[in-house]
Amino acid sequence: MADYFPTVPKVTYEGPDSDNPLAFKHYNADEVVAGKTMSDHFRFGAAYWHVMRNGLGDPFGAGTALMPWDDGTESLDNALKRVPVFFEFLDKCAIDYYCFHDRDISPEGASWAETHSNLARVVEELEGEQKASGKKLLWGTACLFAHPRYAHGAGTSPNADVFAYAASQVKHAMDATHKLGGEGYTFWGGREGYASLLNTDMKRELDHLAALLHLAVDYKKKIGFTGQFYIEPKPREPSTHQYDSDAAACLNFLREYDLLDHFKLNIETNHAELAGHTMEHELEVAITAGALGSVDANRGDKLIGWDTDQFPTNIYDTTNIMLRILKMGGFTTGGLNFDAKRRRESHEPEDLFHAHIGGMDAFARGLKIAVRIQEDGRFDEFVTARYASFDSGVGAEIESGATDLEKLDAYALRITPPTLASGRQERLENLLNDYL
Ligand code: XLS
Ligand code: NI
Ligand code: NI
Repeated sequence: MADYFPTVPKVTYEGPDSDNPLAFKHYNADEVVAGKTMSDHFRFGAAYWHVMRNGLGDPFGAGTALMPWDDGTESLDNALKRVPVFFEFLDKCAIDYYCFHDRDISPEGASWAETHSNLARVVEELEGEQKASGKKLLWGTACLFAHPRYAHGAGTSPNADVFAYAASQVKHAMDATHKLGGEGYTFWGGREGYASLLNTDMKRELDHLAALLHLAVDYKKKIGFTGQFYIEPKPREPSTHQYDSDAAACLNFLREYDLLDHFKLNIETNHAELAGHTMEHELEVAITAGALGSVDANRGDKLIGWDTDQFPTNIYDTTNIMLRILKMGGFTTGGLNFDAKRRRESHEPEDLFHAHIGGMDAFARGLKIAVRIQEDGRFDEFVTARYASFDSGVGAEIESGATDLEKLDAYALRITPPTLASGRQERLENLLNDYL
């Protein structure tokens, strides 16, 4: 068997005292935490686009990534050669799931028909590797943003033939995902937005985007694909404004177009930050609507205003994320997909492992801390007590709808003016630090 990563042995758990940089210090796949193995809690996924296709270029310079297995061409042959490399990576890094865009795994052909047949051919290869390894597809997606035809959008393009191309691409990407037993399918509207309102009919664009999603829902039923559909919010970059700008905007859009029953959200840390929110906020908004599906795990950089897609290493963040995942009762179809790339300076294949190991260990620590917080119940107790005035009397009447403005007016005239209890934010922040 070929060995594409000769400097990396199979990564195993060695515990917190190990000084082996290519071992897990905290992620122990089979260890049971709060009733479930760690691997079941996280359902870690690797992103084909970052692991296999990210050359690590930036707006000021060429790619630096060393990929000795890749001949640098956009040929089908080269695409097929990448597949076993990726599965060796998944195996050595103990990652059970993966995600892809159609164009990460297979190139455009000379004709549109050849583009589709390229995809089908690579999918056969992926299917073989999945069967041999037991690795699974977390979700697939169509890349509706990279090709110049999508410069004005895909579902929201002002050109109906471009819409038809996008629909065709979604159909084949869904077929591919279905064939590979994908547990989900994601829509990220990379160019579904606008650069200027001067040339944009927003209403028509939103109607068209909804039409594309409805067509996908219909097709899903037709082929019997039972995976979960996700929408992935992001406010901008590449567009000035993307319609799926944050969790609340996505939910509003889905509700308005009668799509809420068919979609959940795939929340990405760096996108939350670009939207001016914390990741906790975005997760909470999605959970409150019963619509948190999956997570793209990464982080941004406070000093850089774009989607830097760095690997998650901040325990404070992973704790906060795992608190919400636990609160929702864990993932069902979703998981933690590392939508993250190495820095341009980390160009050696081995760096792929350091990056993912760090992310997996950071989440393992976050999980253990979150479980302790949940089991102690001190935050829950505080929050429950904070809203206790709604458990009986006038509060219960407000919550059950058993009151009206006149009754509340009479009540307010009768009582002594309200006194407030402290929100104790600083005490609770200190308490959170006690667990870290
Ligand atoms: C880009 C997005 C993208 C989606 C999948 O910023 O995160 O990678 O996850 O299209
Ligand atoms: Ni993403
Ligand atoms: Ni992103």
